[in-house]
Amino acid sequence: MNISTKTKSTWCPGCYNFQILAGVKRVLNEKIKSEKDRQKWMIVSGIGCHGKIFDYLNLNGIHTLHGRVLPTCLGMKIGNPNLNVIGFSGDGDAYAEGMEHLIHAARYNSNFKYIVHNNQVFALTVGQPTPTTEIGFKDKTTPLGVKIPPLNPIRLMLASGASFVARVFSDIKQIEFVLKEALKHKGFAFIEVLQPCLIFHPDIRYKKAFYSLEESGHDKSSFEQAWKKAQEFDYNTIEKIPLGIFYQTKKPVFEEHFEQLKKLKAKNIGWRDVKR
Ligand SMILES: Cc1ncc(C[n+]2csc(CCOP(=O)(O)OP(=O)(O)O)c2C)c(N)n1
Repeated sequence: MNISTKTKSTWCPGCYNFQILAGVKRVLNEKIKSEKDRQKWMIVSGIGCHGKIFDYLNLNGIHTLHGRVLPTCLGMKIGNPNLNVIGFSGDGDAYAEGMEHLIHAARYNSNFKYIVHNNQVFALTVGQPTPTTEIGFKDKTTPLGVKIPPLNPIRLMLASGASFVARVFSDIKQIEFVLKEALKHKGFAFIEVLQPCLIFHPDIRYKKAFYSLEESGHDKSSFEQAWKKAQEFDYNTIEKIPLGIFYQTKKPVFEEHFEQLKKLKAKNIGWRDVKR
C-alpha cells in the first residue's frame, strides 16, 4: 500500500522537510499494508511550510488552524481512541500560536504523537522570528535583532509532565528511529526535529555540536539527567547539542481515565459506530 500522494511538492528544493516526510513514510509504510490499516491512521498538520506534509501523505486527517494541531489530535482520540494519530507543527505553530495547548497536551498524556518541525522561523510567512529564534537574529520585522532569550522546549515539556521527550535532526534515519520508539510508547510523545530553513534560517553551524544521547550512556528514565541534558542547548549556546530521547516514563493515559473511552477501546470502535 502506497501512502504517497501525487501532489507536486511546493517545498523548496532540498528543504529538510523532505527528510522528515521520508522518515515518516518509511515508518508508516511498514505499518500500513492494506486499506483497512490505512483507515486506522490519522494525521493533523498546522499552518506553515511544515503543514504541507498533509498534502504528501495519503492519509485521513485535518489540515487544521494555525496553532491548533494538539486539540485536533486530542479530539480525534476522544472520538475514537483506537485511531493512531500523528500531529505535525512548525515551531511557530507549536511554541507561539499553539503554546497553551502544548503544556496541557503534556499534562493530559493522550496517546498520540507530535512532531515539531523546528526551523527557528515562521517560514511560510517569510522568516519572522519565533520563540526558538536565537538572540541577534535579524529580519525585516526585527531589524535591531532578537533581544529576548529563546524558549527551551525540552525543558518546558519536562516541566509540564510529558512522558516522552525527544529531539532529533531532520535526517531520515533519526526520524525513523525516534518515530518507531514514539509509536511503541503509550501516551503523548513530543518529538522536536531541528529542521534548518534553507531560505530564512539556513544556519547549520549547530550540526558540529550534535551528539547522540543513546550512544553517550544517557539514562532516559532519569528525570534529573534529562533536565541537565536539556540545558546544554538553548539555541544560542551551540557547544553541545544532545539528540535522541531525553526522557521516557510510564504515566496514566488520558483515554484511560474515562469508562466510555475504555469501552470503545475494548470494542475497537469509535463513537460513530455506537448505535443510539
Ligand atoms: C492565527 C494565525 N496567525 C497567523 C497566521 C499567519 N501565518 C501563516 S503561516 C505562518 C508561519 C508558520 O510558521 P511555523 O508554524 O513555524 O511553520 P513553518 O512555515 O516554519 O513550517 C503564519 C504566522 C495564520 N495563518 N493564522
